[in-house]
Amino acid sequence: MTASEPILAGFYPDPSICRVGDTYYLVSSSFEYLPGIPIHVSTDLVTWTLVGNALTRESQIAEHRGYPSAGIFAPTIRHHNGTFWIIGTNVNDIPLGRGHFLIHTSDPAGPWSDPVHIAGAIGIDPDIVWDDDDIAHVTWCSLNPEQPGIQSAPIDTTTGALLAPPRQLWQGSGLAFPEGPHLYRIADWWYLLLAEGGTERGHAATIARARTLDGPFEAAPHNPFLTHRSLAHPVQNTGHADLIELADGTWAAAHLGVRPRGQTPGFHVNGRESFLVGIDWIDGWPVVDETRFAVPPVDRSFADHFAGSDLHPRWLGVGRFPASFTRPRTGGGLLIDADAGEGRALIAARATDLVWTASAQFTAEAGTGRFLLLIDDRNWYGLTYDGSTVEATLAVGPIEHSVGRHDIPAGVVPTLRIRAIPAPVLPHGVSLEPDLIELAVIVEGAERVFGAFDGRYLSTEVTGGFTGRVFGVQALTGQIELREIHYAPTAESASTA
Ligand code: 6LW
Repeated sequence: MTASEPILAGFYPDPSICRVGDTYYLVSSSFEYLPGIPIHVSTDLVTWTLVGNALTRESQIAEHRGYPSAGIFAPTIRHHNGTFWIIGTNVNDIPLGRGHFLIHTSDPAGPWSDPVHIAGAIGIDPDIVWDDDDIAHVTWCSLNPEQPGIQSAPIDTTTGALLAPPRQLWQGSGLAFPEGPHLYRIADWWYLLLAEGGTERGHAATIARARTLDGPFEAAPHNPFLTHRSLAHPVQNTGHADLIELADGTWAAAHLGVRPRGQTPGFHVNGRESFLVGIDWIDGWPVVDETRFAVPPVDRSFADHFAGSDLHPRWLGVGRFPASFTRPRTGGGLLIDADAGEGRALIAARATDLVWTASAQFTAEAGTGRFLLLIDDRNWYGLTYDGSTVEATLAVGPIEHSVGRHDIPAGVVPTLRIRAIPAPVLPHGVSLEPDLIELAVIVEGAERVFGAFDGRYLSTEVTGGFTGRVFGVQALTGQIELREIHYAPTAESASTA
């Protein structure tokens, strides 16, 4: 058996993991969505709880706009001398010469500090590690043409200043795009783990080691030590890994992977997810054991009535914090204001299951709202309600097309429903689509289904990008009052064509 279940389902890529005692902490990339960098906590490595986000305030995001798949890339989390550190990149900072950001806290649930920027380190995927003299070293994938490749430099963590010129470390095993470095001090070695091959089907993790940071780095004889490239495995694109020593002295690695479905080339829809493998050290090298951890089924359903004053950390805005355009209503519900500031007034959560049902109820007496499933700003399927009519729309790239309308009687609040349902299986055993997306409205118990539409147009293989599907409610004009959003996985049963 190999692990086909993610430990974090939905768009949680580039996992980085650390441990304090018997508690584990995991961070993920969040791109254009804010709050940024979700923080998950676990005591068994296979079941995780979202406890907050690291980037929760304007002062932490010097420059952040909602460009698809820009924003926050590949953070690293580490615990050192009683303090948690996250180092990451906001790619919108790169043209401004700001470099990576470093934040810290004593409580991973937050709040996290304001950032220190490392202007001498321009690139992506930074890592931080402390040497035997307690000096912090930052290692990153450089985008500076004068300092190409995987670079590393000691830094002052209070100012972000480099303490020595960057030096090139190992540049990988020769596959495309050596990136995602993690540097570890283990026994008397420095190990450098890289992501290689690009984050698509050729993705892999490789490793090398050296006695000192000056090298020479010796590549592992069995590189790539983690990959599913060219294998008929339901989990593909595996790579971008981080090693972790468990409380009992054994080892594991978190890594990203995707679950493509449908006909060739296969379409993954929920983004790059986080997976876990066991690690054995053999002759001083990490060797993957895919069978070590059984990931139990997790119920990821929720019903949110927006009753408290704080939004659950699952809710995201696109390039802006939800608090800047939402207000809790006394007695429950959330006012979403399309006129509050610049940008989209959308709150959204990650789709996490392969087959699921989500529904929303909002009133639209002073505006127009939309319940939608999207993968980016140009690709979405949604239900728009203006107080009297619900219209179902598909947006695929430059084409936006209405697929039906339904009048809503006065005084009734419709339930808008989106389902990801299994694609039909053709007689030769193949499904063309990864799934179908069904759009429906329910009025006083009567259901009007507008249709079930090919899910591939909301997949990464079609739209490109680093994220996955999210669903949520947007105020398009004026103000709407969101009463509730429900989400639940549905029992998976494939239909036949
Ligand atoms: C990340 C890079 C990668 O910076 O994808 O899979 C990029 N690896 O290391 C964005 O997540």
